[in-house]
Amino acid sequence: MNSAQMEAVRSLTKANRQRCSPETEAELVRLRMAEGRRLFEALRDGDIAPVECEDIFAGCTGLPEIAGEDLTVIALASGLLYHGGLLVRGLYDTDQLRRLQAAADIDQADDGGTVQNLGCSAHTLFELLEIYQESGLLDVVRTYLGSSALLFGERAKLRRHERLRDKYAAIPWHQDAAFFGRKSYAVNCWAAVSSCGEENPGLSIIPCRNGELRGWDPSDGHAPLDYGRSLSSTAFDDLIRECPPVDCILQPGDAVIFDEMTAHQTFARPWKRDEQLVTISWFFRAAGFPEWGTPLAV
Ligand SMILES: O=C(O)CCC(=O)C(=O)O
Repeated sequence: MNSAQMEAVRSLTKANRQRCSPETEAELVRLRMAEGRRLFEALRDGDIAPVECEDIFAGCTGLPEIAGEDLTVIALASGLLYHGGLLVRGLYDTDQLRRLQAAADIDQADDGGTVQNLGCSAHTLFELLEIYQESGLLDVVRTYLGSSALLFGERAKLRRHERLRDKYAAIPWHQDAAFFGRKSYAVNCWAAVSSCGEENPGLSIIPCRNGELRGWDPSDGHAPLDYGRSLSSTAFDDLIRECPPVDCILQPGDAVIFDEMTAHQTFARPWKRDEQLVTISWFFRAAGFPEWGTPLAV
């Protein structure tokens, strides 16, 4: 990624680290979208095959779990390609959690501050990408994807759920390939900024590799995220029998990484806390990027 646009991204990122400015952050979003579109158009017909690797978690029956400092491309690939996901404890450190909380507070004061075709504000995107870089996630994802990583703009989120407003907001079993429109060996990082799964809802995941879409007919187009509500209860039953779901209990900073074929749902728990903050980001290689949505170069 040596284009003039990425050179400009690097230099504006450096400037914004030293002195944060809304204009710089808006320009970074514009450049990332322009470069993302360019990469998508140039590379969309390429190969989507994933890296080949042995399963370093062979014998693990639930969701493999590692510490943040042990996140490598082999761990990521083994988790995704053989177990449907990977739980990473402590991906974000205390300072990163503080910055994400601060970004969420700014967004809330700014009524969301969401940019068009982006699931978050320009400042939140800046912080998210900085933190993904610092934590090592971005390098690992780039290596796993084997080429330029593109972020799916509309689902780049620092999501705040509130007990009173969102207590019924639960998504049933689904695979995001139905929503994105195809299988593509993507990477989603769903990470807790506040704790999830004990005193509020969290994420449940079926920890096995899924080769096929269940319950959704792709000829019906793109599924809505909550398409599972329209499926018979048997659509995921065989899978659950073979491979019991894991209800993830996450402390601040813990992340679950999975891909578009992984079956998952909201881990419905009664709300005892007032709010929940999570980050969600989907990365694709250009050749696997959905035919809709906004690619951002990262
Ligand atoms: O956050 C949740 O409750 C579920 C998230 C989810 O299903 C998704 O991001 O695809």
